[in-house]
Amino acid sequence: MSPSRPGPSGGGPGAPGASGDPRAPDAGGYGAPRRFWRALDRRRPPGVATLDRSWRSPLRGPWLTAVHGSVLLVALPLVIVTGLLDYAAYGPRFGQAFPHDVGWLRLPVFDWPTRPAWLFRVTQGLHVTLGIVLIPVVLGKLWSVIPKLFDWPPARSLAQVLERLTLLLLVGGILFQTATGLLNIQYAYLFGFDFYTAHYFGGWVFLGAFVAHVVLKLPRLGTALRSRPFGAELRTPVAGTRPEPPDPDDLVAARPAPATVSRRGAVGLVGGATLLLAALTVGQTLDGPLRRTALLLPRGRDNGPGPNGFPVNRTVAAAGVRPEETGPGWRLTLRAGGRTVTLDRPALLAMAQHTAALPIACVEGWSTRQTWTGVRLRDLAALVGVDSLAAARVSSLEKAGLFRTAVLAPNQVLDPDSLLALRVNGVDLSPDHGFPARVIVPALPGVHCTKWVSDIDFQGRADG
Ligand SMILES: Nc1nc2c(c(=O)[nH]1)N[C@H]1C(S)=C(S)[C@@H](COP(=O)(O)O)O[C@H]1N2
Ligand SMILES: [Mo]
Repeated sequence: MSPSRPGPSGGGPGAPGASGDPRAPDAGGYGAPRRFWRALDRRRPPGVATLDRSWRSPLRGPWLTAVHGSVLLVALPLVIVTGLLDYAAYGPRFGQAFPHDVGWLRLPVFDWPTRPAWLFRVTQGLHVTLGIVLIPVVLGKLWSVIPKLFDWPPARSLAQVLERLTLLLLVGGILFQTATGLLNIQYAYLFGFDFYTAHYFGGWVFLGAFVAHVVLKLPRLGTALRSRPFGAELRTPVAGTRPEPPDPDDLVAARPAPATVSRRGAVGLVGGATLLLAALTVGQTLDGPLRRTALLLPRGRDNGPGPNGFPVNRTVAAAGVRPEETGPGWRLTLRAGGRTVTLDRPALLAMAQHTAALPIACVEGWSTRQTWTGVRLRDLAALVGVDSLAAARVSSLEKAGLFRTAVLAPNQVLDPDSLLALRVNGVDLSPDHGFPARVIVPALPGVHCTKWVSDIDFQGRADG
């Protein structure tokens, strides 16, 4: 027993003595090859002991880690599943989900439904909102285990090396996914790689590490939560706050200092930060006055008055669409099986008009529901005479840009609320919202609601 490693003090009655302190050098528990692990253990880098003694918060321990862990255990699967669903919503089978080539990480392909109309609004909103509001919980959990990063020896067996590698992927993964996600919704492409590719594969790395971590730690989580009744802990003030008894994972400090904050205070701080982030974020997915509370978000909270006063992702100027292209000379071209039909805006307005209240939900997290009026896409398909529809490619006047064209699946063309919208909230579309005509389809990701439409190519099953 090293004299520099006194046993835990203040552990309360029943705290085991120092004899079983696994942190003591040469405490054993080595796997094969034993001599290697023991030699590693004995070669402590300078400073390790000092560092270990300087983590002294009496709050660290299995209970605090488990409280954070149980929140993440419930919430992170939602973030993961909604993230993967959003990939599916982009229509991978038309080659328009990013990244295109995901090798054997391909998910079973299914046609993204058009019902319920708010489906993408919810999956996307949950993914982004939870990803943001969980940040304090993630940081709180990292804080609770941070001394473990400086443990010596870093492992005592090969199995532990593997376990610690999954931790590296787990922590690295969540920090990477959060950072790239946040930068993406702020439009800050500071990194030198493609966001979609990085976030997609980063997601799988994190998913793998998360599953491994849950399998390894779930029993610990249960024990730790049962060790201290939550309600009693929340009634304990600073004065009554004692360190937890030493634990097999060494989360409890070797020499805890007196408490300056209670566990109630720590949990309250994290919970408060989470609620604050939620309050500053959810507004972007709500309509009405609450949208103004989305203070953290770049997409205008105030998009001006009037029927066209809702968020714009890419303006007509940014898209490089010139006024003369959208004036009286504008034509819509429909194609199917070698036939072509050309219509101007008055001709479209003379067709049967349909009105539907549908959300537009952007992958960057904001969404809004508006009332759109225009011609049903299925009426346009019938006009040009398409049979056994396989897909429809919609193209924009926009000449460059990733989102100048989109492919719609048959269910997305045929839904009775799927529109080539000409008007919104009772007035003509504004130039920024896609005048003369834009696509709006229930549950379709905003990115595929093409603005400034010029062409629609309907492909039949025989056309290939
Ligand atoms: N031609 C074209 N259409 C487009 C885009 C674009 O860049 N070019 N952006 C899309 C994206 S990402 C979104 S979220 C919606 C937003 O529609 P809004 O600006 O009318 O709110 O338009 C979509 N339509
Ligand atoms: Mo978007």
